[in-house]
Amino acid sequence: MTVPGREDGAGAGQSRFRLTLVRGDITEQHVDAVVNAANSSLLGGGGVDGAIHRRGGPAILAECRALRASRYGRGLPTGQAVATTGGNLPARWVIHTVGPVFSAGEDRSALLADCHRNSLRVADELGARSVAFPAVSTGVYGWPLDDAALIALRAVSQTPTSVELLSFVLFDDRALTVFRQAADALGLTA
Ligand code: AR6
Repeated sequence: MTVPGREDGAGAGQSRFRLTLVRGDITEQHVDAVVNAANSSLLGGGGVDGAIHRRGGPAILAECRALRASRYGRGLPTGQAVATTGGNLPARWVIHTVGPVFSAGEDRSALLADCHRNSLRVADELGARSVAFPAVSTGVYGWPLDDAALIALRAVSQTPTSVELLSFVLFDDRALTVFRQAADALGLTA
């Protein structure tokens, strides 16, 4: 499917990428950059984060530690994104972003959208042309998959970017189905 350039106002024509939804392991993606669903410590964890650090090796953690020391002494704020090497991953870079923990009592969807927008901004700064996202916040952080899929797909489709190939890599069939349904609902299916 192709996400057309925006036809309204600022950013018109800047965002036009091929969007793919695939089932798989994000650590195996041969793309310029993979997005990591990190936590604000940047020092690793479980889920995608654990898998990326395990497969990518110590060079990623070393850069994360350096970022903590230089720029993010209090941690990377929720919704922000920052890049490191991809280490031993097939991807050249890892873009670490911190998703919000789901709350039934507070609408944190703007922060989840920020993760996607800021990850694309960092991808543009790197010159990345292909980027793979996981389903940020839908694991340990508890976000309902259908809602997270809508927020994520809407955010990337509305963000001007030079990225040409953008994929969501979903870990199981259910997540893939939910993302496909969300893309259909948003009119993103070719
Ligand atoms: N490839 C693609 N998707 C995956 C993979 C993988 N290798 N492994 C898990 N998923 P989570 P969060 C899916 O928990 O909810 C960490 O401890 C998984 O099925 O990784 O943002 C961090 O350090 C789910 O749909 O991220 C933070 O503390 C999705 O990825 C915290 O978890 C996200 O699940 C972040 O929680």
